[in-house]
Amino acid sequence: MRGDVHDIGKNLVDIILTNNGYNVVNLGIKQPVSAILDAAEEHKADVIGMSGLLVKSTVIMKENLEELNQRDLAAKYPVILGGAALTRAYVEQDLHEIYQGEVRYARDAFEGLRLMDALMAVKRGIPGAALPELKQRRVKAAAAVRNTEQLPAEGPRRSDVATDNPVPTPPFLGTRVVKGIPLKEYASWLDEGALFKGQWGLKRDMIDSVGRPRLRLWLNRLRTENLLEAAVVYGYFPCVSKDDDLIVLDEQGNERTRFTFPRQDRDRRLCLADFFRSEESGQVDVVGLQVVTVGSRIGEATAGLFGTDAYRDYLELHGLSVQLAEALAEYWHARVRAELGIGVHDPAGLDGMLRTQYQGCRYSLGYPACPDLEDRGKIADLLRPERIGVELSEEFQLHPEQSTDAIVVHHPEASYFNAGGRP
Ligand code: B12
Repeated sequence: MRGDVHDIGKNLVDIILTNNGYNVVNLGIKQPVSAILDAAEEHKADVIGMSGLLVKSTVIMKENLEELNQRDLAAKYPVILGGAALTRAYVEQDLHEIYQGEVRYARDAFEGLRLMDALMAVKRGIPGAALPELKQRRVKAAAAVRNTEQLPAEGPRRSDVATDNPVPTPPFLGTRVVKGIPLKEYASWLDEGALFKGQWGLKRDMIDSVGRPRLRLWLNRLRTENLLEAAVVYGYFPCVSKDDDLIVLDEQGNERTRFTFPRQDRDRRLCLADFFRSEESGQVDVVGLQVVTVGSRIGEATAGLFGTDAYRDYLELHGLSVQLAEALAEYWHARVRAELGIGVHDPAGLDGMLRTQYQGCRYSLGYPACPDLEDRGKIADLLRPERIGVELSEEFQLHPEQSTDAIVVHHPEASYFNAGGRP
């Protein structure tokens, strides 16, 4: 299977299929198609599965299917695809049109299991066995065209985001490294809903009886076994905007680097650049950047658990570790707001914080307002996260995986928005 750094979903599929009697050859992350095909031949695979949570992975999956066609292997290998970056229509319509064999989408591991059962039944010639019907896109192409026609062809270029908000004064310009942040400082920022429901898959009635005691146990273990090495590199940079670009300046006012963000072609025509003073205004604004990590020791611990088939522990610890990376990012964002003097608008409780009811916004690259993962290279150049043991890979993924980067915007109107088209 091919995954990206988000490989928990793929591992979960491995666990569920294995527990149901299938022999899974889990190749780990970032496998080239040749390695997938070699393993499929060697192990006489019945089906190939691929997993991708990054948008880029969807393109690679398409290329992989084309490669299978070219090698005349499509009839031999049915393919099951899954992961957050995919949609059912993309797989069962667009990719199905390309692939000369069977290709299906699995929303979760259990749908993967049902598909495996169906594929094997068909292969074994069991009477009445069939694959589920392919799902077609609900919105017809014609309707989609009508929708775009309703958009103003020539709208105003910039959004109506205010340009007279005060520009905060940062405590310093440039970067700072902070290491050894104690767990108690950021554990209180943990999004328990995302952990219990999203990562641990617990139903509401299991949260108090199972979730909280297990969480206490793991937090204790993380502390006593010293598994976390939370560190941050962050900084404040002078900047201006020009059209859709955010231009980061050096202290002399010369351009250091430039981000180009997509602009909505509907609604308010928002673009991330609009939250910063324009070059023409003659004023200089400030942008925050941060990279946070909970370190690499935790990854070794989770890999150890997976390797020894301690699946429940693996899922729990991995899920907790990724949510702690998020918690650390939230915590540091609050710190940045305090340093910029805009933290006075912070809501009192964590609930309000997680609903982003504070001033400003933390945009991680790869999310809809700033989808271009290659821009992570610019953040890495400015912050040099290798100083906290974080490296950016050629695929623009941070290693260790429990790391995340962000552009921190102080503008009162800044919030999450979608500037891209849908796949
Ligand atoms: C938790 C999370 C994180 C965590 C943990 C990451 C990790 N190591 O796992 C943290 C905070 C570290 C993180 C970081 C980032 N993330 Co993130 N993250 C998520 C989130 C919210 C959930 C992922 C998850 O754990 N899901 C739970 C697992 C169990 O589900 P799953 O992987 O989807 O798998 C299930 C199904 O999809 C299916 N399935 C999956 N594969 C397969 C394969 C087969 C064969 C079958 C049958 C089924 C199947 O079955 C699985 C089990 O049921 C997703 C959004 C989402 N809705 O998925 C974004 C998401 C994946 N992240 C995203 C991004 C952009 C990032 C960052 C690049 C952000 C940044 N700039 O820092 C970084 C990259 C990390 C790095 N090291 O470089 C984007 C990717 C989109 C894109 N542009 O490519 C997403 C989609 C969010 C979004 N809506 O935009 N992330």
